[in-house]
Amino acid sequence: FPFSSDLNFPFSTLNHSPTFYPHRFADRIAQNVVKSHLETCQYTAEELKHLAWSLYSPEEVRALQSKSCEAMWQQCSLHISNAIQYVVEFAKRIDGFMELCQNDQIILLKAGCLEVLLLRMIRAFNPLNNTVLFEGKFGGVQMFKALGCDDLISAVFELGRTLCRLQLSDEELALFTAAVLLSPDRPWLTESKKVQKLQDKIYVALQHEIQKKHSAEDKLSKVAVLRGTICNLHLDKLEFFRLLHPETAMNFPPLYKEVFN
Ligand code: MHQ
Repeated sequence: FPFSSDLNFPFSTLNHSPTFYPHRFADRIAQNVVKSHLETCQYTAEELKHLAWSLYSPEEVRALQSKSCEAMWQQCSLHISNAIQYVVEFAKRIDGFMELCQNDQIILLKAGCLEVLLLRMIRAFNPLNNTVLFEGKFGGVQMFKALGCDDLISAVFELGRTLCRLQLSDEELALFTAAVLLSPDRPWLTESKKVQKLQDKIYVALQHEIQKKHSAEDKLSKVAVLRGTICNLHLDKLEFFRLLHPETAMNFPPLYKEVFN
């Protein structure tokens, strides 16, 4: 009988355990998700704390502002593309994600990675002076003036401020972003039940984490602002930019195109 010898999946021990401890499972999932987050979040909390002191000088900001619209879009899409790669790596390390069919993995990543990126931004965002980390230093909205989409940038910064107010710990952020990625309501999923089960487990873990820290439960609902608003705004801008500069848009990094086309 093949299963009895499979040490990786000991059904027998489950059946004979006297009590069922859901929090043990929640802890195991939380551990996996938090570890995956910390391994793939690009900057450690320590690094970010040090970097928060290095601000762009007014001259440096002026230099960024005087770049051409195309060059700035190219630069930003490259950084976004790079950051998406880390989100893909995060997803791959979440228990159960790789067991989904490839079609669903791609749907979940395409639909969720910008939301995850914006959530992850809070780590690299300083609400005290309204600055974000860009190419090794912190700067404000003015940095991105050359992009010509002030409304998108102010929406992103506004979101940064709102999300920072939630004061999410790295543990909570890890579980939040995993839950966002594993959204069973994404269109065209073939096994949404399977995704639902994974997300449920993560929510149990998140609930447990939140209770542990005695913080407000409505943190969960606040993140809903992500859906729709910013992601659609970004797509609108991208579409508009494509119309104006088709040659530059053609040369965007492959991953960025792949996700937002
Ligand atoms: C990640 C690290 C990270 C990397 C890149 C849509 C467009 C053309 C411009 C950061 C948006 C401009 C982005 C680079 C601007 C809002 C973008 C450009 C967390 C997120 C973070 C910090 C990105 C945040 C958003 C930035 C600054 O781990």
